[in-house]
Amino acid sequence: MNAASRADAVHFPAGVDPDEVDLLGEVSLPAAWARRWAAKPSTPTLWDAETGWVSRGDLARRTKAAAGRLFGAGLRKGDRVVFSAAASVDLVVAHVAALRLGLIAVPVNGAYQRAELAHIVGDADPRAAVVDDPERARWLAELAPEMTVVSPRLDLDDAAAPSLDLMDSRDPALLGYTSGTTGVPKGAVLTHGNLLAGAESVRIAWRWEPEDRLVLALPLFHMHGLGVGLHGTLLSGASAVLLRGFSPDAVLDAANAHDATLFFGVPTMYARLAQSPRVGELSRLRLCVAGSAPLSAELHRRLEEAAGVRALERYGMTETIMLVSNPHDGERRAGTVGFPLPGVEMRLAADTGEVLVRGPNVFAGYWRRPEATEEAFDDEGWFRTGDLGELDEAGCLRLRGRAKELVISGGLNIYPREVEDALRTHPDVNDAAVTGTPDAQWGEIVTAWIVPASGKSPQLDDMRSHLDGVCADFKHPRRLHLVDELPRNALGKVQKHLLS
Ligand code: MCA
Ligand code: AMP
Repeated sequence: MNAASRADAVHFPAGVDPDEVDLLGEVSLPAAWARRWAAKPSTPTLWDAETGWVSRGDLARRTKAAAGRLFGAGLRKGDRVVFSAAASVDLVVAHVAALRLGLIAVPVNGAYQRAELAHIVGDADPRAAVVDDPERARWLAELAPEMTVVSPRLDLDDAAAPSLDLMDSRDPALLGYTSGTTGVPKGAVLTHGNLLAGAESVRIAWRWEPEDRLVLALPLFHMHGLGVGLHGTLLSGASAVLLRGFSPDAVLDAANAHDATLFFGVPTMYARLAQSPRVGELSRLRLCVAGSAPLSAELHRRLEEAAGVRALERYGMTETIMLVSNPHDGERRAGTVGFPLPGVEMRLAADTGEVLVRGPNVFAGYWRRPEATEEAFDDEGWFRTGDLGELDEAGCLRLRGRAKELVISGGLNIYPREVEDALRTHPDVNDAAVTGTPDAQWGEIVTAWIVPASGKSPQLDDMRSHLDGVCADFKHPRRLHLVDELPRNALGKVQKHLLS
């Protein structure tokens, strides 16, 4: 292929021939990381408030010791380990140790309720769980009594580690739970090659250098914080400041105190930063990346006016890590997500405009669900993203909607079907539909449309308390409308576009 004609060519630095770049050259992230750590062991790499800075050498030693403990507890290549905890150096050490050993990490949202954990435990069949919340630790121990449940400190007996970092690119590394286009949450199987290609493509495209320092305020249980923020930092040989949660002050204080150069966030974070009187301090960063939900052109403009920041918007998915990005060098177009990242092939389905993708970053299939996997790919191996897009004459992608039913609130995905099923189990509810209502801060908020049982008029608080223990708080409706009936088409499907 003529390198200049590649749709991803825009992302390569001048002088680099895209055809010469092998995204899988380092085989796996653990193998690549081990090389970085050996090269300059005293370089600071991760910081959290409790631990302070740890160096590359510390990380090499601590992850080896942690891998020994996991091995000593009987965990072997291919075993699944749930990770559900706030961001910390301890959590990173445990996660990296699992990957070095060939275990399969299963990151799980720390807000999940017992029923949501029960589904994941039943599906992934994990042998261990690393959790920081005592209540969730208890639930997990009850759900699977034979499972080893430990805190991120891995309070297990010390044991010698076997040889580490020996995985093949095709070996599974991570199950990312997501509902994909339909139905119940499924584990997207990401291989070591997928994780490496996902991090390597953004390392190249965003010119991520060892001197860079990221303020990482995203949780480490979703692909944005984990597969991009953490994995990319370690692959670039760069450093990151880990925060346990987000607030504009915490981000700006960390950026100042640690001389940061990078920030990655969801649009809700940028909306809160734009409202802060300190927004101008963002200008000290060399790059601010936005994604997980649409960044409005208006917010893009406000950030530029207030802080001189031209946010770089990109588009990704759990199943594919990062797919498309605005260019580092060149125009960052507000309201667009840009061009396919290095190694990603993209096209739009002729009939629907659905975004279809292929590449070394695209997952291997859904865990133990061959039918769902088959449905997710077409005959030529293109993965159907469920997002609808349009390309301008230069090949720049604008997302214009979704074919899949999904509400994105604060960068977190909510599958209406799951909430509707839970609402329908309330005795005062005859029928329910859930939609996303546009919202300036959250992007979308969850709205419930309820057909009450005869003579009943359930209120929002009744519905929310009914969902306690069943769905994480962020999935609870923020608004409620009582209606006589739901608009349905001839096939009985609710016509959600008529609900507004
Ligand atoms: C918190 N709450 C939410 C959300 N987060 N409600 C709806 N949507 C949310 N995302 C609830 C809290 O439970 C609380 O409920 C109330 O809102 C106010 O909480 P607050 O303290 O304001 O929230 P916060 O703790 O500051 O969290 C907001 C946040 C957080 C920082 C934006 O949601 C967040 O970190 N989002 C990022 C998620 C993420 O990493 N997404 C990437 C997915 P109550 O008032 O009832 O107590 S990966 C992905 O999408 C792909 C790969 C990609 O492209 O990146
Ligand atoms: P997840 O299932 O959590 O991996 O979420 C992936 C979905 O988030 C994608 O399929 C898109 O619908 C959405 N998404 C991610 N980045 C963007 C973006 N920059 N603009 C619009 N939607 C996005």
